[in-house]
Amino acid sequence: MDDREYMSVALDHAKQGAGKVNPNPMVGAVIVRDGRIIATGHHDHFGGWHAERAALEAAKRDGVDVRGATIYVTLEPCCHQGKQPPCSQTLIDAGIGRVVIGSADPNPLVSGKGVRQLRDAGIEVVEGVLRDECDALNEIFMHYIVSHNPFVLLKYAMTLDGRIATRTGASRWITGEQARRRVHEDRGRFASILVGVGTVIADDPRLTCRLDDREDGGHDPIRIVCDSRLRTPLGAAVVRTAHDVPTIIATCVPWSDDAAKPYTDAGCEVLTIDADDEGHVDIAALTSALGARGVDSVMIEGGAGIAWAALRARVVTKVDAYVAPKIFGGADAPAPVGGVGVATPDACFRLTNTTVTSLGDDLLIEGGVDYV
Ligand code: AOF
Ligand code: ZN
Repeated sequence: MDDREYMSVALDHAKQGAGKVNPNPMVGAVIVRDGRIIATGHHDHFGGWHAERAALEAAKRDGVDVRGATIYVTLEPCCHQGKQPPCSQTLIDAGIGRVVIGSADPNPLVSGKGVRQLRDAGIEVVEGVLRDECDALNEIFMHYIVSHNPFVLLKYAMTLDGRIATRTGASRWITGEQARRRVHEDRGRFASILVGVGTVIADDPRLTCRLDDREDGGHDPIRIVCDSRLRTPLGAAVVRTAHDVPTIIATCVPWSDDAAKPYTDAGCEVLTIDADDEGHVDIAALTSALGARGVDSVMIEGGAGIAWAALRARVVTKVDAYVAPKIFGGADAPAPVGGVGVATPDACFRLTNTTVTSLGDDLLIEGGVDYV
């Protein structure tokens, strides 16, 4: 196996931290000697051992000697004292001979200094192996660690004629199984999921992560309902399950205890946020409040009003548009993005670095948003 193949194994290990490490990165490590993998590790949960330490501990447990061995790490080893001690020093002390790195760490506390420390200690360092894959895995961390604002994904599924429901409001299902599985994988790695109260009233979604092949179904994101006037039905699935899955109702009015109590009794948090100029929850204020409390990512899953408000507030980092080869028709059947819309084509929101992926019969178009 070559460096890229070992790094790919390290990436697989890193993915085991999905949803459990936020706002930290997912990181995997593989220790190799004489062409054999002698230990592996990953960052398993927030505050836990870093991947390098986890791999070294596995080697120690198995009584294997790591002196002079090569370690493959998907992210540059840290060199600062955080919740965990600096990995660069740990690797030096363990006598590791060579360090192969995927992504550079944009954390200002690390940012190249981890590599320098290793080189200063006489260790051979190779950078950028499978960099694109490693960067993509940690798109959330990379964004949040420098901006302190959450990575916001606007996700929607529409028909070929741009409808997210039929004229009667029915929307189950637009896309097929593969596309829906990907959405659940995203729910598993995002810290939070945001919908408007209209979506709760119309669809009564659970907004949990349900992956068949995971014993626990996957990690559930914090559910957030934008509900300026506290219209969320007390019988809604998100309210009824709020003792099990954290649920925030974001509203604009400082409600009296009496009005908020049924929700807080059910386990929801009622969070008051400033209103925007249309009297709705100000999405930029909401996302920055979430960022301030360590929520590194938000997945917006509906509806059309929230999608427009988030674009208009320029908080959307990336768009995932699923397109099913179906046509609903209907002049009044809803489209994914509502609001007033732009007046001229050149005032559009434009996606950059777009990719198109086939998922069964459906297409997924992904891209960052270029706010110029
Ligand atoms: C991780 N896991 O495997 C690696 C990380 O507060 P701490 O000590 O957990 O440090 C978090 C920082 O450490 C994080 O922002 C990143 O820059 C660096 N590397 N973090 O959580 C890991 N290797
Ligand atoms: Zn570390």
